[in-house]
Amino acid sequence: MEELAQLVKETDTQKTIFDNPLKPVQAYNLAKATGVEAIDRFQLILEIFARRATTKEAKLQIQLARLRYELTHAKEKVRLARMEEQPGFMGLGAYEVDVYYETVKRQIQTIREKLRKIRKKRVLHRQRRTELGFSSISLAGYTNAGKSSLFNALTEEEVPVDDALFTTLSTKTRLVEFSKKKFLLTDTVGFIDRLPLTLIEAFHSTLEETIYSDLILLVVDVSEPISTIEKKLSCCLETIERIGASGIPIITALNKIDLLTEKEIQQRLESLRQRAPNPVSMSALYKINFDLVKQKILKMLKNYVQASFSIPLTSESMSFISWLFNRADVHTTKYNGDFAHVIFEAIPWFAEKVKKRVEEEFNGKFMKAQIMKA
Ligand SMILES: Nc1nc2c(ncn2[C@@H]2O[C@H](COP(=O)(O)OP(=O)(O)OP(=O)(O)O)[C@@H](O)[C@H]2O)c(=O)[nH]1
Ligand SMILES: [Mg+2]
Repeated sequence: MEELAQLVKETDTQKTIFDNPLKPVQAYNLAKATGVEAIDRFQLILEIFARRATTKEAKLQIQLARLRYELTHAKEKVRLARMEEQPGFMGLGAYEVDVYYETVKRQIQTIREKLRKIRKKRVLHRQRRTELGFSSISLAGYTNAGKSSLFNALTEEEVPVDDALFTTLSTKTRLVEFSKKKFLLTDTVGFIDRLPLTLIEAFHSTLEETIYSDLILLVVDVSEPISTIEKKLSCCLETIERIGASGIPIITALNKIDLLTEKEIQQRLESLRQRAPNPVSMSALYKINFDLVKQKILKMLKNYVQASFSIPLTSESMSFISWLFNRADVHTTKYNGDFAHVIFEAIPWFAEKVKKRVEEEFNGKFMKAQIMKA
């Protein structure tokens, strides 16, 4: 403690951060001895999350995690706050413990209610997405691996990219097209090792998106030391399993190879081959090996079928065709005489759905051409 106090003084430190959890009394004693606030890993993660949160949901999730943390530490904190004012322990003295407890509990209730409403909307969005004829791909990976960069490169759209942790705190989905196929691509929040339990719960709803995809594009920063890569990769694979997404095929995008020599790239590929499912080395920033990544995606998602149908031209069939345009990849529509002839591509069960409508509602003729090969 004395050594630490000395170090704080010498280096003009503003705050000490501990890797292990701190009890309020420990934080209190440390603050007293050093004269600066002492926080633990959990509080640090919360602070970063709080600074990075851009959406209403992310902000509420962080507030909730913070309040839960407060609640578990409340009693002791109030007692300590009464004793003496210390950095990080101010502003509690006026409250009685019970009053404080009740206030926090009420706040938690309010936030939960708000989050519940947002989640409902999200489930609705997701349902709408699964009613489409496109395959969906989720980006996943450790924080700062380059998921949003890859998302941007694939969608060529601007989502804030930052060399800081946790840039993405809420999910984003876009329709992307390559090799004449359309996919739904979702950017997600980054995984992190030893994420405190309350945070896992808070972010579960965000990670949940991953469960509903047909393919996971797992992004790994391979420019880091091999031991770090391995540690983060295991953390990612464990998280994928924990959220119940382990049955989904994975492509591992070994990102940032622009920072490595050819020899280093080969070495890393060799040592990761056993553990990383379907690895491809690439760079999101410089679009290196992009065609390879796209080819791999096409190969894994080859379950598209091409189909065609003819239906009589009526106002109902016209609105049916425009309905299809919004939900699947329509290649051609031809009109001759009183008939519309349509060729489209979609995932099998969606094509089945179209078949049913064509035959039952329009008395039309439906033909399935073939399973598309990549
Ligand atoms: N050199 C290099 N840097 C990259 C590459 N891809 C991404 N980066 C950088 O890595 C940093 C993190 O990229 P992001 O795309 O924000 O990472 P993320 O995985 O979305 O991070 P979180 O959303 O915080 O989980 C940024 O500074 C990017 O510019 C790459 O191929 N090469
Ligand atoms: Mg991101």
